[in-house]
Amino acid sequence: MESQQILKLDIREDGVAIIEIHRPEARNALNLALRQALSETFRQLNHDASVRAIVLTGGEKVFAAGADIKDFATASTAQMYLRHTEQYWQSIIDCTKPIIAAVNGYALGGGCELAMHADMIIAGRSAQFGQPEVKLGLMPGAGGTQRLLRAIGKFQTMLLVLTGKFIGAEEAKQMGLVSEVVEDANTIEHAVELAKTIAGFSPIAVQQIKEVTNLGQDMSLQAALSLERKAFQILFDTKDQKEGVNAFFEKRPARYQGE
Ligand code: DAK
Repeated sequence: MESQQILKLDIREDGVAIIEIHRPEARNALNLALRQALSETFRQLNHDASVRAIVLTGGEKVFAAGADIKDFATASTAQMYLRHTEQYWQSIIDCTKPIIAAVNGYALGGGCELAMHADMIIAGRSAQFGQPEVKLGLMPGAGGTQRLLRAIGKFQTMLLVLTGKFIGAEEAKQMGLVSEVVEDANTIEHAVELAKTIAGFSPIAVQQIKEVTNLGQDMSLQAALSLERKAFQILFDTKDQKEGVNAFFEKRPARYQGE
């Protein structure tokens, strides 16, 4: 792995990129430098055609314990506004490649919000999710109320954001916040395996699936179904679609070129 100070990046030959948050002394708290590094890394990976799927992890022990609380100690409203940290999250939102969060340990506050920017969340049994901002006289500010609402519904969201309570991996899965629960030792490996599978598919089909699924959440059903249909039709103009169908009939693995 190429080691940067607070973020490690590994771009593998199989099309999988692994981003690892590395601030163990602060439970991977997301200070401004880390958020900026995450933003730049996602932008870089989005433009790198060799990257087909991204795994985002905090390593074996902790995903991220939220924003760095030190950044809040004396900040005024104007200073918080002028930081415009929403720009840092935007490059993750704009990433067209599938993102799989591999979560061990705490994913709290901004850490839980970061995990929810992913398209799938693989949780180790030790994972703990929560939005404890209310305990600091704050509230979630990077999508916590809204992404939870869409993932787990109003009543479970209110329970988490109004009490700050932590929930374990199994409970989070039952609520719909987690895709799969695995043993801690397997979290990253399993996420990478999933990413590798996805990286083997047509990147155009994969990216269309991601885009339509995400956009559809906030559209009327009729409009979303129409968007889905158009995206489906567009795929018929790709070489990858012909390759996929031909490979099926020729009983061989498809070789997708992203064209
Ligand atoms: N920030 C800074 N330092 C943190 C931290 C955090 N979020 N979490 C842990 N640390 C530091 C601790 O201060 C401690 O440092 P030292 O005392 O060793 O110097 C070290 O990490 C180890 O922490 P603990 O000793 O507490 O470790 P434990 O294993 O006992 O407990 C814990 C781990 C994660 C349960 C506990 O540290 C904890 O409750 N941490 C705070 C969790 C939290 O409240 N998170 C929410 C933060 S608010 C925004 C968008 C998003 C946000 C804000 C704005 N905009 C768009 C503007 C997000 C806000 C948040 O996330």
